[in-house]
Amino acid sequence: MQKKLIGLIDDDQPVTLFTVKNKNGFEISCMNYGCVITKILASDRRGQYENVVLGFDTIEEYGQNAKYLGAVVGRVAGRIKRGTFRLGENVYNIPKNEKNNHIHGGAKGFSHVLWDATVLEGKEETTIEFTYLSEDGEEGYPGNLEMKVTYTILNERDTLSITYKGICDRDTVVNVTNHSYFNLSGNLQRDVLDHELMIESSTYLELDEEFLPTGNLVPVDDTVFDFRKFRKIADGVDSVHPQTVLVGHGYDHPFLLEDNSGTIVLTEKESGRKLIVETTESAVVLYSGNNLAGSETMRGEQVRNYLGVCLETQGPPDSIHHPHFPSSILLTGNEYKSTTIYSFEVIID
Ligand code: G6D
Repeated sequence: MQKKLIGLIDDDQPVTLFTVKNKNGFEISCMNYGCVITKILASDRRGQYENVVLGFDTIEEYGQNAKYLGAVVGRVAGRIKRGTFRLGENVYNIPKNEKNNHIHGGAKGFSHVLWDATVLEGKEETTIEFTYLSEDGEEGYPGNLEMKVTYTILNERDTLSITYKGICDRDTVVNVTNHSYFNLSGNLQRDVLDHELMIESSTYLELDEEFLPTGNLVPVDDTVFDFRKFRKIADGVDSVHPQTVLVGHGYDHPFLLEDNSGTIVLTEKESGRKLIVETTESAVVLYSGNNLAGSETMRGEQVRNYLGVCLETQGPPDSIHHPHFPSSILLTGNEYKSTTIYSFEVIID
């Protein structure tokens, strides 16, 4: 494991980069600012380890990171309608940091703050443990929430396991995810349109024009949302389905994972890479990078749409306003716990 101070964000936030490489050459780099994953080196079918996630070239860009590349997002990932919610007898107002709604934990949330970090090195695995105290009233959320996020890299298998834990001294809402953009071509050789995806889900959540869930659970049958068999990301981009057109020609939708045991598999035939995602979460937001294009550059290239795809394992967005969704309410003294495992393999032809 390597650890090095890589600079300051916001002039006074000392950022440390941690790099863990296992015996095969599988390598994860992450930093204590937002628990951001900056690099994942995974093997193609020829044993070539190349970067399979989007990341910036400079530390300053992570200070902005308007698209949350690689970041842990919370207290509540996704949108909360009109930046307000009722919990018990209380009404809470949280920042409307995206037009008239709240998104991804607010102005700083979890993604744009420094976490404490410790490293636990073992024979079988290396764990980086990030902790953060989100104080009562931070971003308008109630209660002192103690968060712990662990990244565990196995020595024998090319696997990253992320566990999120939290406990709060008041009733609050918690729904945390990692917002990495995957691109299995390796070092951005291609976009993700030809990536093939399988999600064991029969239902997705309809969105309104503000990309908020309407509350309707829609069957995927006979639509480009049916990923129960492998389907190309391009299918949603090329589709005229009102929901794919609405979100900018692609996907930006939550899929419900029955029994919290959904398996998600992403592959890219050209490189032969395969990513298997297993989660304890009740949903996954599939975002195909429809609005990625911007001024940022990566490895000298202008960032373009569909350069990466997010598989944000989490509870459904805005569930505080939809009692029929799995809940994101965390009662005083209860433990919030969620685990997602990312296993990188190669396609066996
Ligand atoms: C866009 O609608 C999408 C979100 O789902 C995503 O998280 C964000 O960009 C980075 O707002």
